[in-house]
Amino acid sequence: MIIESVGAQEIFDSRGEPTIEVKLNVAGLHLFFAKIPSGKSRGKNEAAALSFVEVQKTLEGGFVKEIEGFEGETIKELDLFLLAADGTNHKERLGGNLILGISIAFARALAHERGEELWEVLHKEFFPDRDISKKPLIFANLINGGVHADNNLDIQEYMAVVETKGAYAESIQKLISFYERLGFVIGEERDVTRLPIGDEGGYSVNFKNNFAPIEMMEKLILESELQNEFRIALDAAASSFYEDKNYRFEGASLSTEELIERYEDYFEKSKLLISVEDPCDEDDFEGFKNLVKIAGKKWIVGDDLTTTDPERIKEYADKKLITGVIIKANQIGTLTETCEAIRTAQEKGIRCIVSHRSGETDDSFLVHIAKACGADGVKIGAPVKERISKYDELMRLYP
Ligand code: 2PG
Ligand code: MG
Repeated sequence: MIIESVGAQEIFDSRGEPTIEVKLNVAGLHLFFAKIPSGKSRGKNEAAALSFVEVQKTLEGGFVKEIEGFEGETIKELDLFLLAADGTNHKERLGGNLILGISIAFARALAHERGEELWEVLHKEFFPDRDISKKPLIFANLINGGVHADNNLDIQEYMAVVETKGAYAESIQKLISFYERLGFVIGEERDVTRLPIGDEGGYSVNFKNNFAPIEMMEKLILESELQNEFRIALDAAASSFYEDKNYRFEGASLSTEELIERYEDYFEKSKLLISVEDPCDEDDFEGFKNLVKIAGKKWIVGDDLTTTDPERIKEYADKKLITGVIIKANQIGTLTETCEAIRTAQEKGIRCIVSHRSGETDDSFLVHIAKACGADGVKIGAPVKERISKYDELMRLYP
């Protein structure tokens, strides 16, 4: 396959922030596209995301000429070319968003040429030996806090974790009903009919403390008799409330040990809470390690900590800082490195959750990555707006 040219256009994500759509012109075929999401709570080691104007400058300043005529039959060949052309540590020259867009659009062109789905191309190239029959758990963020919301919650995400035993259509329907019921209960408690929502479609209201949303979700799951299919997960995104080596939590300043005691308390009080993402700041390695020690079977998941970087995932899994990892392709910037990150996690025996960003588009490539590797979970937000495309794709890819 030969690349004829690359272009980009500015689009707006679900938060109304600008991001890019990349278009790739392949000789003898038509145009292929990829829309790149954007994150608000970013890990400091994430690949650079260039603005649309910077992307245009990069393309017109010579990169279109560089890539023109590139010939290859695998995603890896293209990604190695892009990595060499970029030549920086965090993809500052070409931008992780532009590189990833080219990588995905190229994979789509390969899929088209072969009459396959994107996930099949990824599976054959990166995960030929993986069993992909199991259905990933859905992580749906139903109550938003932290930097994703305008309320008093320090914890960023309160997720329902949905296990699908039959068809996705059925469990997604249950999730939608649960989301509506949760909204009703929150509204009734506050005597309002319209609830503000946060960046990922979850309700964004004040609670008496950071445990109250867990308590409310747990109660509702039990009342609805969904406890065999529904669990609860948190993304604390703790870097966002870490200040001078302490955690600003519910108006107080907590040491790492004190914050960990809170999580321990949550684990004791909530049977359905199964996972906490970024419980500590991305540099608070001791915090992660000590939490893993007391967490038992609960997953301690890295996101800002690991930034989809195979090296970091290997190191932190070896040091027992994490038992699960979030995979976001745009944190690292190529499909090859994303799949390497997943392979590393799978080899280390830790869970993989393929995730959206807070600023989403209607592109659902993440579901294809999840299917290709046999992921443990897909994290896709509340079943509203741009996130619906991911739910639709789940139903389509797992009939
Ligand atoms: C996260 C994500 C997605 P953002 O922290 O896990 O939920 O948020 O895209 O803002 O980093
Ligand atoms: Mg996170």
